[in-house]
Amino acid sequence: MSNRSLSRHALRLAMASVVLLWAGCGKPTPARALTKTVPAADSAPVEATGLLTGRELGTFTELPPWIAHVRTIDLDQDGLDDIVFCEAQDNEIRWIRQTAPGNFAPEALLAADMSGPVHVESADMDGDGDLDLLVSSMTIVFPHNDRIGIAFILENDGQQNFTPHRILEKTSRIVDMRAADLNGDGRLDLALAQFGYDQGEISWLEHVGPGQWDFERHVLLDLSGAINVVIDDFDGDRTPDIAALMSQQWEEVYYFANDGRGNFRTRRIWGSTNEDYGSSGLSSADINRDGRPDLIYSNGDGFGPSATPGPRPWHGLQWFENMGGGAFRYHRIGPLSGAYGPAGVDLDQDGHMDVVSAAAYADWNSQNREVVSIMWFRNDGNQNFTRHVLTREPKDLITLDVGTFDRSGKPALVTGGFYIYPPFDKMGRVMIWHR
Ligand SMILES: [Ca+2]
Ligand SMILES: [Ca+2]
Ligand SMILES: [Ca+2]
Ligand SMILES: [Ca+2]
Repeated sequence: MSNRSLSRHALRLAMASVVLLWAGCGKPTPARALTKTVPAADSAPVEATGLLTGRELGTFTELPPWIAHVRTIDLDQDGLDDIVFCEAQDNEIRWIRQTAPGNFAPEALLAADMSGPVHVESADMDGDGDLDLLVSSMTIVFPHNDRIGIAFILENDGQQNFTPHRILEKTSRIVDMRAADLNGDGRLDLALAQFGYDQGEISWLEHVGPGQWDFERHVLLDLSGAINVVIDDFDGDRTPDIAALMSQQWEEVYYFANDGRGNFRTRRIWGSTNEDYGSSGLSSADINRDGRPDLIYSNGDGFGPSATPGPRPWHGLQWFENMGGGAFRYHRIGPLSGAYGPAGVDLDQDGHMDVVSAAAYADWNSQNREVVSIMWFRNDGNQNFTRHVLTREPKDLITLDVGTFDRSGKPALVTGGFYIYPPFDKMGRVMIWHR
């Protein structure tokens, strides 16, 4: 074995443990809806790399960035979008404050010792008028079967100083947590995606008291591999419902219809027959502008169950059209190798909801440095989407959000980079992309 192939072999061994984060582990095969998982041939994407200007806002350290999640949050409620993000390796939640339109303060630390944070959201959990932060922590980001997940609420003192509260721990690893009043008692509750490993759940935490941070956990679905929970009023009855994405060979999307009192009707709305489909992200947006929130779904995770990681021909984006009454219809949007972090945004402001997605690890063997890392799927108004390449560099962007980051008021993107294998070049930390 040559030195070169030896080092590659060593890398593969090292990565074998890494990739198991996403890999399944021989589950019984559930009943699956028959669905087309290999897309029809698509025409080449439009080159639009000059459309957006990328700007790095993050502060690089000696380690490659592990930005697991970025969120646009006006944390200090001064009318300007800020960026809050998770550094999973440093176990930190950090903040880049927009001080004036297009001007940003340096990165600031909001909370340390967050134990492998991979998702952050905001909500005023204690009802005192300021935004608190919800942090989902895996403790160990790479494969682990122990019940080591932690749900943190970071309590804001009103001046953006945060006190962490562990509201749930010794539980399967948590990867997403969102707030809504799920039982209609006026207090914000939480929906959780608990990836776990052999065991995982979709659950919700009822905000019960008597203490400010007391919650009672209810399991909605006992299945490993949860990635996202998305809360929206999907059936239009003015109560918050939950949609959830399950990866790890289940490759399914679930819908939990809420009666408004915290009783949920569970329904699987979609499942792939392909265990290597690579589910990677779920978000909501009204794609066809009919007043009903639809779901946007990416599949781009190339880490299993196949032994060889990397891009797959079926990776890409799709949306579930909300037909009303809890019914959803599947539509393919288009291909994208390594798709992660899908979001709805009318990027060109023509009145039609577009879809933008980040992409990562589509160049697993470092043999095609021209892979795309942000793709825009432009909607013609009839939900026909044309792919536009927004950038190829930096590589390996796994998280994306939308915000307003300059004086123009136009929608802009924010992305985070996550670098787990060499070469450690073409990296980005936290970047904004504006017109
Ligand atoms: Ca602000
Ligand atoms: Ca608060
Ligand atoms: Ca409640
Ligand atoms: Ca709709």
